[in-house]
Amino acid sequence: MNINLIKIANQFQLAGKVKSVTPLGEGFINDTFIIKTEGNSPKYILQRKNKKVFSPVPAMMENIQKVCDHIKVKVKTAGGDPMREAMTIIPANDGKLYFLDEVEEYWAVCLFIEDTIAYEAAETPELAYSGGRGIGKFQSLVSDLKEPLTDILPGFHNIRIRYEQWDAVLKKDPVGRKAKVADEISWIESRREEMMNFWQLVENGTIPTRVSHNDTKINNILFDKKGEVLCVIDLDTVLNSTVLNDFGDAIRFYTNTGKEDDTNLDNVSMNMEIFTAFAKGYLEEAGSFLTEKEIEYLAFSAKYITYEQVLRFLMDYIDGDNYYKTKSEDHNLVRTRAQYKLLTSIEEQYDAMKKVVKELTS
Ligand code: GN1
Ligand code: MG
Repeated sequence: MNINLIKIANQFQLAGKVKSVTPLGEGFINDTFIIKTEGNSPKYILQRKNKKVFSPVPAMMENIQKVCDHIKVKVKTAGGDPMREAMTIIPANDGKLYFLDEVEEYWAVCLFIEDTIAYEAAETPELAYSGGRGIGKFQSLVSDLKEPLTDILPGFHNIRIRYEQWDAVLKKDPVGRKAKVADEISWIESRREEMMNFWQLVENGTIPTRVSHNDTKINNILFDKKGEVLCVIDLDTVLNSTVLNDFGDAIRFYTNTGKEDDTNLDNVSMNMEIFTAFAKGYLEEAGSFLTEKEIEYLAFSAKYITYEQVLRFLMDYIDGDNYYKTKSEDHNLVRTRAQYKLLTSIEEQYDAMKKVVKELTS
């Protein structure tokens, strides 16, 4: 990347002189870097926000700020450390929450929280239990956020809108890949009614909407050294939707015995022990505010979000790989197949998952 990252970093109100800016992690959407400073000054996270996905970026940054401010007040009241238990957005030199560079790319900075661990997989039930508590607690912390959030991702986990996008991409077949994936397309079509039936419950208010995170992979949580959740990060996708999306997305990620893009499908399945541990932790924190209907659909949300992820990867493949970063020609198709394997494993264990939720809530 031919960008002067140090120059970009210097556009923000950092304490200390910038020493280095180097890439961090492997997000599919944004580009992320770590800023190191001289002496004992703090480190920071710098991100180039994907303006094709998040639109408009300034409204997204305001959403994030509202959520962080709200959490900080609550953490402080509870006697915690607001600089460690919530994200801190660092404004640009002009006071804005972002910096717009000369090629119209948006950059944002937050404080790096020291002495934390970000896991790439839920290796143990204990970790899954902590993660579940972390997501439940996050939802509970933002449950009384009164300030409205701008919907910068219309239709993000909304399957009705996803089907509109899907139908349009299939009709266009812009790169001629459709014929090759007839089987995969049938995976999506055969479940359309089931998914729409669920979504209608959200649309008609049977399932309420609340502030939710919407990207609850395990690496979006910082753990402390004791394995407790310290802070939920990556707030780009905070919006008003059903909190079931957070549960479902976490189950999709935590319980997968393989990788999201595993080429060996035998590796991929839903781990029931991890499911049980996550659900237990989650319900300990969220059980008090969830309605009966939300609890009834908790296990279903894992099917819903995993299905949606199959659709999103396949749609991007047919569309010519415009959304997700890919590492090979067939990467989105590999991801589609691996997530579908996970979906079938969830479907096979669905009754058992419902039973677990029932036992945990009775
Ligand atoms: C994207 O960028 P990352 O890895 O945090 C995506 C999620 C998907 C995920 C698939 C804004 O998240 O919705 O579930 O990839 N984020 C957006 O791993 O589309
Ligand atoms: Mg992320």
